[in-house]
Amino acid sequence: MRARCGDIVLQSLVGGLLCAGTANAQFIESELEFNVPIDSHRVLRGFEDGRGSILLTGRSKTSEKYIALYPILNDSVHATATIDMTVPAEVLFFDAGRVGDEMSLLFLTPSGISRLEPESATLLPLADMPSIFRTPSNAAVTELDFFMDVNQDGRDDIVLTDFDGLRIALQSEDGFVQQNVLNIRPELRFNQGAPYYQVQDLHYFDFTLDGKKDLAIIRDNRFLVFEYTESGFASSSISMPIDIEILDEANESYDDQVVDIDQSDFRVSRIDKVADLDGDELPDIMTITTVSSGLFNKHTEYNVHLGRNGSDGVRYESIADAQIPSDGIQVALSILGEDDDTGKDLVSTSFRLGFGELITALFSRSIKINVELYRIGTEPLYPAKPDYRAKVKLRFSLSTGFVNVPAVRFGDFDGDGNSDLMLQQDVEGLEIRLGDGRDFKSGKLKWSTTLPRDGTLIKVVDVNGDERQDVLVGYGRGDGDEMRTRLRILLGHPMEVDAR
Ligand SMILES: [Ca+2]
Ligand SMILES: [Ca+2]
Ligand SMILES: [Ca+2]
Ligand SMILES: [Ca+2]
Repeated sequence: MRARCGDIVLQSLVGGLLCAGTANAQFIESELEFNVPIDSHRVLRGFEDGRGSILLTGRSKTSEKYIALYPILNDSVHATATIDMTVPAEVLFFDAGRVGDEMSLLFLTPSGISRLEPESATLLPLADMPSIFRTPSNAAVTELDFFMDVNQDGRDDIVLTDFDGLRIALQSEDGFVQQNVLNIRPELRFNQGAPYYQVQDLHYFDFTLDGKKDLAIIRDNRFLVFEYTESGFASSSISMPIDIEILDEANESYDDQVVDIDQSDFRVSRIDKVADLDGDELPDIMTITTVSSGLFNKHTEYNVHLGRNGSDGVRYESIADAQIPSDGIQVALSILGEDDDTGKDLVSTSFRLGFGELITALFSRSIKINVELYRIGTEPLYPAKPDYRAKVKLRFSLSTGFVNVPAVRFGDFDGDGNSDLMLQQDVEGLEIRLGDGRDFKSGKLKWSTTLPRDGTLIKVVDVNGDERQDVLVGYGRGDGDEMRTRLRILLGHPMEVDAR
């Protein structure tokens, strides 16, 4: 255990009581306390002479917006912020990336992008570019992915959706060069009568098979591909049909059909994700299909269609290359290690929705969630049965309406090269199952700490860059006001399962 040294606050805590058949996990735990309730947090790698920082954003009771940066040390986070400032109400979103040679924190305002100048703690205009975010608001400053290298030249570029279309400014040696506005507009949708704009999902892959990544959106079962050329993305798109049996209409009618209370037999599919699963850099498509034969007789399945080399670009077989089934309703199919170049394991989370399950849920105020891990292979691409199963409980309160969603995360927390499974146990602690190749070691590790009711506030990320995944724990409204100013940091550490 480490002790307090200088002004570095380290609250190394030993988790929980030793239970039979379990041992204590090892994390180095510390806590940051912000002066206002925290709205979002992010690890910024490469800041502070390469060591990195944790960014916190928050708002006071009078809606003043605050940001703070806390430097990351090897085995702790400095409890004193290097930057702690208010930002103007115009600031709506943040992102981070490289401007020139320097890692920078960027903010989106109604007029464009500003950059934080750390020495003077001021915001300097970087690029004038309008987006669909035209007015300042009291809303939280949260993360938006608007700064990324879209043309693979090693320089981060600006991508913003505006009402006229998609605006891209490519970073060059001399600054940002705005490109022709691409005809990718946000869609006007309605949520309970209130209009809002839905930004299109953008897919960056080499659709035309010339070795350069293009930009595509999906519309009416087609990829509309804006090819990358010498002078940037082409202004007009190439239409590439996706020969998979999915709804002909736009994707949103899927939800209407699934939710529709007319419970006649149906089978309806939509595209859920586009990602490279097998590591060949071609975009693969995951569809979700709902099969219904009555109100309490529904199940879903995901199907994987691998992208293949075709004569006119990427093509797909109508028969799926793999299926991730369930005997219930799948709430998510997560892709593990999405940023890696290798093949991706998949995690399906689902619950059963039968009449019996519904009655049990109402009495016990809880629903069992099945977590199923499918390891990628070659033949078959994914096994017919999951490689590993675990169960967690989602609890809800009919009186307060709070739903406790447990966090389920995979990551290599002890740094032995095997990915481990972390399951949230209510608000009291974490359970870790250490990975062992494609399997998991028997026995569970426990770590007691105060967790949020909403497990989505628990993030797994390598905070200190030691190749061990760490855990960032935020708190929400359901956790009480005094918790909302805190961010808990659990740094991963070598661990052993008790051999008993
Ligand atoms: Ca670039
Ligand atoms: Ca692929
Ligand atoms: Ca591990
Ligand atoms: Ca780490």
